[in-house]
Amino acid sequence: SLTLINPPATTVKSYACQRRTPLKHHNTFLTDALEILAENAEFNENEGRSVAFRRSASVLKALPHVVRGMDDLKNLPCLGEHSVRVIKEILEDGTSSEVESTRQSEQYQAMKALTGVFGVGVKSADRWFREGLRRPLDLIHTGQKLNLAQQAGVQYYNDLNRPVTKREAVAISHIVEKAVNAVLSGAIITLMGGFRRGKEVGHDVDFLITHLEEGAEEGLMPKVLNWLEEQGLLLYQKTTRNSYLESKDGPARPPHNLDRFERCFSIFKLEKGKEGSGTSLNTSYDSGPSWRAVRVDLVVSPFSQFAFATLGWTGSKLFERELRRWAGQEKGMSLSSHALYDSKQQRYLRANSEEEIFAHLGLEYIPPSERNA
Ligand code: TTP
Ligand code: MN
Ligand code: MN
Ligand code: MN
Repeated sequence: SLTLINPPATTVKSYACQRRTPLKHHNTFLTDALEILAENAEFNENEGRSVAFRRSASVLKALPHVVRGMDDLKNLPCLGEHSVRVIKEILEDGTSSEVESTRQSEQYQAMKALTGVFGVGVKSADRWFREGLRRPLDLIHTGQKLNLAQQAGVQYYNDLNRPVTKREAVAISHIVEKAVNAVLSGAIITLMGGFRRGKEVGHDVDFLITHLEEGAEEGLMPKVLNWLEEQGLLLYQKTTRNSYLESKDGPARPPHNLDRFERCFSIFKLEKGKEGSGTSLNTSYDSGPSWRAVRVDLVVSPFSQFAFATLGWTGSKLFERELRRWAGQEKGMSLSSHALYDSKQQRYLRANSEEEIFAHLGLEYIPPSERNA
């Protein structure tokens, strides 16, 4: 006789770039917990463990329903033994002891606070933690030697840790457009990162700048920065020039997710009440300074690489990582923010749009709003 087996209620593909992951989902009570453990693994420089927790969390973000019991986890990919243990504890007890003790731990809290300073990475934060430092102000009190980025990071700590709103991002867009148009006509400026994925707040504002005429974009960044500087709109900037052409190890194989575009990590001085509200009512009760500091990333790409740069700078970080893993492991290809190389055909695959890149990779197109893996 026939045995009828119920098909799984939901099938979830195993690479995040094969799935649709909306911004708002049903399982934040689980994903927040798993992401604390991922973050803590990063603080301990355990990348493998961190990615495992991030992949588990990401699978739960793609589910169209709330996880209520262990049965709901059947047939789901990427859920390792450790993640399953954490999820089980939360489903049964409401919290996970491991997550709660991590959250409360002196190391986690200090690392979170110290890496929360712009310019401070895990390595410096860890060294300072071992020396007994716990808070950003300890860097000042103990007279630590700070580089320019870290000095700006401490100086603007409060502003930079306050979320950037969509409205502020739009105001910054207008400033960037004005700056770019002042030094080069016909340039195309696109909002990237979290805001392109539909987020309502971000930790910074990301822009990609290009020009239809290949080569017209060369030398643009210093001019834009000069203009912004003259207007008194820059509090900090560090530019890295384009190193794509002179790189020896080939364009499609940059180290990790770093690309080689001409780019600038900066801090803008944004006047309050200029967030495009159309009224000035929002300033009436504000007694603080008349401006705030906002982190802004600027990237310039030649038009021939624009589709790859767009895909690479839209994120999320896990989505990007998964795209590269899919390309390498499933397709024998190498994807970067500059190009896509097909190892079998031994040639670069051209693309004029993100849709074409997904097609080259044999993936269904996922729009930015569903790349919130
Ligand atoms: P982020 O600005 O770090 O992240 P985000 O915009 O997704 O989220 P948030 O709201 O916190 O700002 O990075 C945006 C994208 O830029 C991300 O997909 C990865 C990409 N990126 C690079 O390609 N190279 C880099 O060196 C960096 C820092 C980011
Ligand atoms: Mn484990
Ligand atoms: Mn961003
Ligand atoms: Mn950024």
